[in-house]
Amino acid sequence: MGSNDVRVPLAPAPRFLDLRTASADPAAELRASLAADAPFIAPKFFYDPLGSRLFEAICELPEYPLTRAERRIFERHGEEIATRAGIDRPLVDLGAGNCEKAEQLFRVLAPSQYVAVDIAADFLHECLAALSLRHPGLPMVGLAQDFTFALALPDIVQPGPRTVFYPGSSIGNFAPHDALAFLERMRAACGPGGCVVLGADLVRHKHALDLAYDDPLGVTAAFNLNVLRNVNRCIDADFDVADWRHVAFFDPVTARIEMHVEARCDVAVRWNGGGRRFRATDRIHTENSYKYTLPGLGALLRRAGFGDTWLWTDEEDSFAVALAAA
Ligand code: AVJ
Repeated sequence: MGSNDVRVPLAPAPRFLDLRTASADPAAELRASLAADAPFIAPKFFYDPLGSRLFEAICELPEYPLTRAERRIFERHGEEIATRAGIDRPLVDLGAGNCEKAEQLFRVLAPSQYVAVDIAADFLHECLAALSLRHPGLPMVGLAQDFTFALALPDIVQPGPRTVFYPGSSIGNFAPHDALAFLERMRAACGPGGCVVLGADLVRHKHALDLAYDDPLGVTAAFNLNVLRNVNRCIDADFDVADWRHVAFFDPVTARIEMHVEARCDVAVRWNGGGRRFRATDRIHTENSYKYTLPGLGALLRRAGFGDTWLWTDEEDSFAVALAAA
């Protein structure tokens, strides 16, 4: 400690609200989806602490260009995005994860409040604490919430107009009809004069898309199979990861990536309150990741009731950022 140490103003600690108990019961949801005729696990169950970190690793893979493409769009068009969105507004970040994407826009958007919403409570808590040290002047709120069923913003969130941010092509996890319903809820959360800023991955060649979700290092395989460990914890199940393999492919007919875990052999799995047998090659569907076209994205936003819409893409036209007025 010398005489030149600088006094950093103390950042007000981010407020943190856990709203998870108010929504549906994840254990009951898992038991039902695993017992269904076509068993599935909702993608939100990927994001335990290891899953959140494996997703960060996916974003570093050369085969997975989404995150970098979106970052380039924000770099090139950030000023224009801020002009259209308006500055000095609450920024509501849905599925905030490590909060990196929103942080990139703080400089241009100059938000009046940052509201980070995510299902991964512990990971969000950690990231938000670090973020608030880097941005001591910006009031922050963390909301641990499963917003796939309802998007209820508590009173602590400053009133509209708000900028609702849904980056990273997370919208791709919704089937088209559900995406529409979700966008309508996002529009309501904006308030009059607010807007959404939405990232969407675009349809590309099947080969490139297959590789983005089945990378040779096996990072995506680890991310996918790790869901079974989270299920084990949530419902006291006894899935053995070694009995399952990662399956991922682009289906051009539905314009979506499908991810599954596939049984390598006949297995019997038990969990708290149930269990089931799986035959070798039986699959559990773990994720859909829909890809959009520019006209398709525009039409979806119009149908959800949005007004003026602007679209930006990267140089390769692999990714789009849309800004739509509520
Ligand atoms: C976080 C839903 C946007 O669909 O690309 C990445 C998740 N799954 N690799 C995506 C994911 C496999 C990702 N989203």
